[in-house]
Amino acid sequence: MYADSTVLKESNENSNDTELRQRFDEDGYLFFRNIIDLKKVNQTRSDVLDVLCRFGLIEENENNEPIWSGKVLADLIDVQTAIYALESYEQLRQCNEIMTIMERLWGAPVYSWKLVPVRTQPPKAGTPTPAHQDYQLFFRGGRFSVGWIPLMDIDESVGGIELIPASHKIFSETDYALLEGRFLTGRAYSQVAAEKAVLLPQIPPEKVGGFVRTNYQLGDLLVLHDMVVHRSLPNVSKKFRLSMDTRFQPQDSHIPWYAKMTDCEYDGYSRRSEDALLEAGATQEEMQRIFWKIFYFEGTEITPTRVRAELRRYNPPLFGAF
Ligand SMILES: O=C(O)CCC(=O)C(=O)O
Repeated sequence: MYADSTVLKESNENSNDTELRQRFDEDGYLFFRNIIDLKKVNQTRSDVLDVLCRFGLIEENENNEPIWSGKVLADLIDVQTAIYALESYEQLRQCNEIMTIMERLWGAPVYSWKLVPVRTQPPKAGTPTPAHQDYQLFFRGGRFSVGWIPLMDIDESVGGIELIPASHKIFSETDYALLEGRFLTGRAYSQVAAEKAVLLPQIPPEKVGGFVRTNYQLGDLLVLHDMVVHRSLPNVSKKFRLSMDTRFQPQDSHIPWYAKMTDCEYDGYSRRSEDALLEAGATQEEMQRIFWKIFYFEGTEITPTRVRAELRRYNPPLFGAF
């Protein structure tokens, strides 16, 4: 039925919940063309454009396209703060079109995570997201599904997401390489990413193949299994790439603490944590162990005092005089 195996299959015609779930179980994704009310996506798109324009990142133009002005900001925190304060974004991430699909999939009322990256990816700058599975990032939380939403038409030149169908059944921890910088966090993480193109726990490129994608349009929704392997293409156009990754899980499952904060709040948390880890003099490896431990299991503030206490636990003082 689907002649081209490099293109995402559309799921709009799966009217029955059983069929929908079967397809999701088989392929690890569902793709819906033009399912979100265009007024809602257009409102968010236009509000995000206003923010980028206000910060001088895009040029004002008649067609309201996100053409990059060439300006580079060292820190995007203020831009992100303005975006996460948008009412249209807040409404879109939990709009009824998406919630209905997710509830059909899970067969239960769902919780929409506040932790939603709204991606504003400038042309040519930055490494595209390497191949990964989302459960790796949030592996202490419950199982969840992702709703990837284009906030503009995204063709191959703008980049966008691509995935390996059915990879959620095949890939596991053993497929990841222990690369230098694998566990880096916060600013150290971005620095290594910029220098060595390491952003996330990585599946080596030779292990992955058979990616599929499509030309995404406003109103589309791509639903991902949290274990499906995906990545993004480089943005080689003149435009910013605008998209968002929403996440959902059944309301009666364990909702991890970090699902309840915005991406910006998470950024602030990881910056403060990194400062504390550096101040306490932890090595890169100790930083990673302590960060993951506190972040995933406890989720409370990481202070220099806490880091020192953890370090003493890892490196107990020796007995006697030496
Ligand atoms: O949009 C992207 O660059 C990648 C999206 C992604 O990795 C995700 O949704 O988890």
